[in-house]
Amino acid sequence: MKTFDLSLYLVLDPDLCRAIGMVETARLAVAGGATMVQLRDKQGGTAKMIQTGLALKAVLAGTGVPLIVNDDVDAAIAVGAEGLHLGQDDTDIVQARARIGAGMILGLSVETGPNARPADARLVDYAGIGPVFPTSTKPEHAPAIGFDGLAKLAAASPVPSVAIGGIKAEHIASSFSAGVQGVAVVSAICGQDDPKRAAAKLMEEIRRVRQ
Ligand code: TZP
Ligand code: MG
Repeated sequence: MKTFDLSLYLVLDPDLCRAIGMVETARLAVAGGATMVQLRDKQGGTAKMIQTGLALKAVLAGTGVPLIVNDDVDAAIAVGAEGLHLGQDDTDIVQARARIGAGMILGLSVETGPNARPADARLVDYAGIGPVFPTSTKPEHAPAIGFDGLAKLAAASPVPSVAIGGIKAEHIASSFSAGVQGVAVVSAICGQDDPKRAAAKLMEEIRRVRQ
């Protein structure tokens, strides 16, 4: 059974995690309550992804928090990650699913735009919807969709979804009202002095709005 909890989805970024590194950031964030961890490194290459991915696997062992590898199918398989996340311009979803097998979690970034591929529920397990706000974390991101766009795409999604893009604690209530099952953040955890406390604060707000 693929079980995962999208509530607080940490996406790691090597630049924003520079101070203490991605592995230590993930360890602290999970101690604070993060429920998913994605390794996203656009510069590293597959060998580096595998190296960091294995270290992340070790840190997450026994926590129940799945490790998701962004974009790199080979690295996801080599690391034995619980999941793979693909953007709109990455490997074809059908091919990716065929390579990773039925048991691995597969996530897809869903944006607006003429070429946007929807998340086919036969292949994809969850959707990352955004960017809700413009963000400097992802240069050249698709146009920001706001909470109205988020609500439209979440309602249209046949799979559970997370909001991504500029999400801070004060956006959690509106995100959940828009119909997502969780929030995905980079700078709200990676860029913080105390990632454990940052994650705990975000989780506290998630629990509050769910009551
Ligand atoms: N995909 C859409 S926006 C984004 C990604 C990876 C970056 C989100 O980063 P932040 O710092 O939470 O705005
Ligand atoms: Mg990608």
